[in-house]
Amino acid sequence: MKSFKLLLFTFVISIQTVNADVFTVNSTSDGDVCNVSICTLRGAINDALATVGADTIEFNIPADPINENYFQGGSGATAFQYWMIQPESELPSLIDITIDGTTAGTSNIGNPTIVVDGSLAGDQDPGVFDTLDGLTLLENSHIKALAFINWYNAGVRIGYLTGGYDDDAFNNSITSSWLGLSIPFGQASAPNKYGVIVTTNGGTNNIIGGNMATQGNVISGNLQYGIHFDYYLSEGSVGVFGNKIGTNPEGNLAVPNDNTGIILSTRANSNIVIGNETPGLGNLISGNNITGIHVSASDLELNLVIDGNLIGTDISGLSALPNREGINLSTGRNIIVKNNVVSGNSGRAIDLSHSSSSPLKNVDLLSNYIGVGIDGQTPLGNQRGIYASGIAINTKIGAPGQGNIIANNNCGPSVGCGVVISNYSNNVIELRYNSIYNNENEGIDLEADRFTPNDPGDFDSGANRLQNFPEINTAAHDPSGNRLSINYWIDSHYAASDYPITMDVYAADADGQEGKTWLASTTFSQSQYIVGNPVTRTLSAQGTISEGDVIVTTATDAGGRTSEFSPGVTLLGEPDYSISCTHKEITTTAALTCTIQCQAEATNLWLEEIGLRCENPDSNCTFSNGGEVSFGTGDLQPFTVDINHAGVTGTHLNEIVGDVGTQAGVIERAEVITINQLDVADYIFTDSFDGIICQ
Ligand SMILES: [Ca+2]
Ligand SMILES: [Ca+2]
Ligand SMILES: [Ca+2]
Ligand SMILES: [Ca+2]
Repeated sequence: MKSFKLLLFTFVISIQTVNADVFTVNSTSDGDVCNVSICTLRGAINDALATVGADTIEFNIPADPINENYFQGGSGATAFQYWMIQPESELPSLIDITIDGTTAGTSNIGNPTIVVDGSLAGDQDPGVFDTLDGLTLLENSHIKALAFINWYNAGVRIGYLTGGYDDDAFNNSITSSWLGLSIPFGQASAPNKYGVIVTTNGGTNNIIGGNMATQGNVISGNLQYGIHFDYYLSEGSVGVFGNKIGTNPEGNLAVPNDNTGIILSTRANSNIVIGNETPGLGNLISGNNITGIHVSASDLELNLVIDGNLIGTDISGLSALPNREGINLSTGRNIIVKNNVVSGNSGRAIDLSHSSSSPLKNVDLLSNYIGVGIDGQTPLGNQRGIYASGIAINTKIGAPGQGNIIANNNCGPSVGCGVVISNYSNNVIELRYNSIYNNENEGIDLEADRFTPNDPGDFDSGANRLQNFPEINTAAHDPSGNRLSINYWIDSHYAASDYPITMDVYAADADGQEGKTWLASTTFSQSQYIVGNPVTRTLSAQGTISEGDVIVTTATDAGGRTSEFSPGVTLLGEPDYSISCTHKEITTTAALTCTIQCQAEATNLWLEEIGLRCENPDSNCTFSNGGEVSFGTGDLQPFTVDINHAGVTGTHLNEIVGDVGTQAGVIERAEVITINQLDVADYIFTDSFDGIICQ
């Protein structure tokens, strides 16, 4: 991310230096002329290309509806004007040229006032692949505030026409322009095949958009893709910031690109950044007829970042403006999808959908809102949340402090609607730290078949090896210290899972099926895989939880394969102990030693180290096991108390001379021992031994 901020900075510097010569277009005609009396866009470009150094093309065309293709209408806030330039063949490609449409004058409704219309250029080479584009950016060239409509290929191309492997197009930008929208209102389509196509090989620092308020483009209504990163793109860098792709200029209605908002079919190290979490730099990618962003690359390191975009919502981020599908990642490696709102889509929010022999690799989905609005709360479900319909390995959904919200997705009764991992046995998809709730059916569904029970030993295979979930015997919550005590076991033989296995504990959602709030994690080691021997863990909870709430858990093996959620378990309450002293021994030696042997038992699960302390100053009290005793449910743990009165004379507080009756039989806790909780969540055993005689 830092690198792209640097690129933006570099870009700003570069345009401040490009003003060596200014050519002013004063005619909408297409002739190749630029002299003192008439200068066309084509003529200006050719003269600028013939001039050494960077040049700027401006506009000062008469508002003449008869001679200059000038249009105006409306009044007040809806007043508009524009000039239409209709090239009859492709315009020259740009090197060291800035074309600044803002110089033509403004229009109250906000449309670009210079419209470059391809309808007279037609199909340059009918029946053959051709590249007839509105304008082509090659080097150090910038387009500001132009509209491109009706072009056979793209409104704007970045890259050489041949798509040659050796041709770098670099330091180019497109800002404040409309590509594919009807003029002047932009509420309907005037399609190019593509809005922008990027074909450069190796070129760096190409930027589409900028801050949405001042530099973003509207790229909507095109016949195929809004932005097409084609196969030739590699070893470069492209930033896509602050654009509206698939919507009207206001961002509140769909003007669909008929297929996909942004598609990538690039080669290695294309280094594309789509959006940034900085306010204003994210894109609005909504309303497209098929997919918002589709990555269909080869099995190569893309280094793609999709960050901070609204995908499937309107500009408010709180209402749906659906694509059919939000993000479809097919093949490729090294992809980060973070901080996006992917909500309101009519199909899947995010599809991991490999379509070839090359699985998706190294994908991180972090801090996305999938099924809620930009406020993180407003329900705005997709049909499904995340669907791994193909093979994805080394995929990480959520990380510490970077969990996704995956909620409110509704897909019908047959599968879980939150996260679905389909039945490819080599899928490896880790799901941790996410907030998954209120999805129809299960929050995590391995195999797209609803709840999958555990199998003995977990030797089954399938999505995430059908990792068995933890079996929770009992679980309890102690409000002091917000601690959880969980007695569990994971029936995953070490020949069937990679050890150690991590158990994540979540507060469940309303239906008890899904983990809404991550609470804690613990590790289950191979040595703990002993049949019939569950493990008890005391954990510090990181979220709000209390007695009577339901928890669910997941198991994730060391290879990153996460289970479905375990069935919900209701939390018991705070620790409760029973300590009884079953034996006592009184000596009458000079040392005045009184030995009491007791047993401690926790009545609801807690496994505790209990600190023991003598509080009476006249008793030298020691404990046989060093001042601490550890015990759990059903665990009768003996310990011994020695009270040594050596050197002490007189009557001691805990001695009642002559009352021998209490020396026989069991000493109950209530009679002889008090247990108090310390601030440090520890416990005290005081020696207020009423009824015990030591003499
Ligand atoms: Ca559910
Ligand atoms: Ca399942
Ligand atoms: Ca299994
Ligand atoms: Ca298994």
